[in-house]
Amino acid sequence: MAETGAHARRVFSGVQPSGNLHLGNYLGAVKRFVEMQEEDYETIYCMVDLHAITVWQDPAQLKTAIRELAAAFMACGLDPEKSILFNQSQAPAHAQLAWIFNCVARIGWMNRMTQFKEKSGKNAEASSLGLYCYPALMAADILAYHATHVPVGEDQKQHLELTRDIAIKFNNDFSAPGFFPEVEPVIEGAATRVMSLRDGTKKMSKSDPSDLSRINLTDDADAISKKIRKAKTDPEPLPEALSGLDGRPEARNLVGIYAALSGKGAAEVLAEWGGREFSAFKPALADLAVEMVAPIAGRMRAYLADPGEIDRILGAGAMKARAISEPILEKTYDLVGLLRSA
Ligand code: AQP
Repeated sequence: MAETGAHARRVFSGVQPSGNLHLGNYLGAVKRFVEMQEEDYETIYCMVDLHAITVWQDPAQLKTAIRELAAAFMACGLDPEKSILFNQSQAPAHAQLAWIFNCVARIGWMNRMTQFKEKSGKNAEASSLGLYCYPALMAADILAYHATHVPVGEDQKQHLELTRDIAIKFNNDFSAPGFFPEVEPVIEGAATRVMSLRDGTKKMSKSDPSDLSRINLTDDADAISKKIRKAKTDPEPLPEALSGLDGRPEARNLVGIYAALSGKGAAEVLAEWGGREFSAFKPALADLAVEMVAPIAGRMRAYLADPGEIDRILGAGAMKARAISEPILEKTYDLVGLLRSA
């Protein structure tokens, strides 16, 4: 592994630049990215623009969305001096390795992916082929760096299991034991699945048509407070124990968000709030959310005032990313038997 620059504790994760980065992305993924940057890991974080185009993106908007996501990453605390930050399309090994993995993965494996079913809806035949084989590109993103740890929200668990299956099959097919590592999903924190504020059974999502369903990282204090005030709840007071959240998805979600933002456990939140009405809990939650989220938007605006600097940071990050991923791709091509002339 040394010849391909493997790191004992290398983190890779990505976020799609598809607009509206929200509290779910923050609590489920980006907050953990920042923590891991400060721990004993080499950290690589990517704006996965090739994933974003699996559904239609307006080309001019996409460039803006990539810069906005870079600004959001940095506004949340990612530091280009400590982490490699870049957009996926600037490191060609992702797409090249994805092709190899398309040839390793089985159609039956892809057919089991629930995210494709959710995203393609009733009209799967009209979805892009890219959306269907999205998980092979995601496996390539991770394995092109021999990453060992992947912080993600709960919704990505199945894709990470597929990444492991692809690594195992490749290593077996090409007699290369241990070449691609079996990655560890890092699904941690009090809010690995933040739900919509309008429907506690649906995950908070960028593509939800209702803006009231999510707290965007660009929302100001008024918007955040309004969305929490209007969040769907049930008429009962908060329960005293966790078991009392069963069958109450909206209550569970708001308690989970409060716990994640305050750094407390959900049981602790209920010990404090059990028996009290949502009319008292919601303003406290709104204050907490404003305190944590509103400053991010201000910092984002400051980064976005200098788009040239963002492009420079992403270019420099891409150079570092290529330096790691290209030797791994070359070794992969060699294992597969693809001729490389000098
Ligand atoms: N609701 C969520 N709760 C916790 N974590 C979440 N993540 C996404 N939604 C939630 C995590 O955020 C990271 C980046 O996700 P992504 O933007 O690459 O893709 P996604 O999961 O498809 O996010 P969205 O918001 O649902 O986007 P759309 O609507 O465009 O599909 C991932 O680690 C994800 O787990």
